[in-house]
Amino acid sequence: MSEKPEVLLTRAVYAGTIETLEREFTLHKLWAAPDPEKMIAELAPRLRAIAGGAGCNAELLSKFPKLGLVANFGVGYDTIDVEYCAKHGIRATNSPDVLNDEVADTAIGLLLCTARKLLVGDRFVRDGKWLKGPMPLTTTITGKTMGIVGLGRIGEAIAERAIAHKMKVVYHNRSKKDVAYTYYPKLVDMARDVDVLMVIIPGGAETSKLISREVMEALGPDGILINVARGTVVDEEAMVELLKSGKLGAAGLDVFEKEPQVPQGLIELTDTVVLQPHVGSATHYTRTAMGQLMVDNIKAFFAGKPLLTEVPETKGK
Ligand code: NAP
Ligand code: 8YV
Repeated sequence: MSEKPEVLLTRAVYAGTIETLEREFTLHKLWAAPDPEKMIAELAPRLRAIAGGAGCNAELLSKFPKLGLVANFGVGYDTIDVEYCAKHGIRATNSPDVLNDEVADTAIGLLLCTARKLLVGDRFVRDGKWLKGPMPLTTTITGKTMGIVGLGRIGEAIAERAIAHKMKVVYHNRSKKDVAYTYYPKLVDMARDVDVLMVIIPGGAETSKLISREVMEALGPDGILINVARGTVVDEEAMVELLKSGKLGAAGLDVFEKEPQVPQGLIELTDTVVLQPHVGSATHYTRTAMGQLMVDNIKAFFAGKPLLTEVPETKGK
């Protein structure tokens, strides 16, 4: 029997996926290694594939001269230096589409919790406040306008759900799409016109703090910001300040700049802010599908077959 190919896993992904990786490959668990540098030095001359995706910067990637593949667990690959990969003949894959519905459900859940204050209501009942009188009224989403920042695979799944909630959908991307929703070439103009700003763009340098103070001020005191993209895409400090002063209405957040650290200012805003620990895709079903796609990409790479979901930056490089 021939030896199984070696794979270096940089982080703890879904447990079922780790089991599959262990079945298919000789797996090296970097995050669990007592001496990660020793593991890297030992694998450096021969390693051809990295899985997981966390911490795949040029410094790490450059240690492996025979590296040919970085397979990400997740659709967003802002933790992989894909420019370095493209320059050095390393291909990168991600796990798109299989999580669209899950993340879209999370986004709508956050919106409902934020507008209708479902978590505030839960605490209201538990704290016995209902016994003393009714909870203050909340905000309708029916008939309101949702501005989607990033009408891509997940953005479209969110749009379908927003339409089912009888909302109007508009969007901002770098380029206009062939869809029925109104396109805004300027983000701040869209923020001014909408009730809900739904953020689902990739992270990374290009989108850093795209949701700026100016954008959030345009969204305004009745506006709701939902971020299921990456924490880096929002000016977090400005967001806290605007929420505290009432210049931004409310926020539903799944992602943060320095996860798992969440600013104390957000923790304290229990009435207007709903927080989730980056769980957009976090179900057994969807994590299994994401893991299988990552494994299938690695298998295809070692078999010399076409990759299933290579990222555009490394395709044909
Ligand atoms: P996608 O299909 O590539 O869609 C991304 C959209 O963003 C595209 O429509 C793109 O349109 C737009 N966009 C990209 N850069 C932009 C910019 N600088 N300004 C304005 N619009 C821009 O990606 P997806 O599969 O929907 O995933 C989107 C992101 O969601 C991921 O990258 C990840 O960071 C995040 N995510 C989060 C979770 C979670 O658990 N919270 C789960 C999955 C994904 P143009 O190219 O025309 O600009
Ligand atoms: C996961 C994600 O949280 O796919 C993405 O981009 O953000 C999520 O699905 C993550 O990649 C797995 O831990």
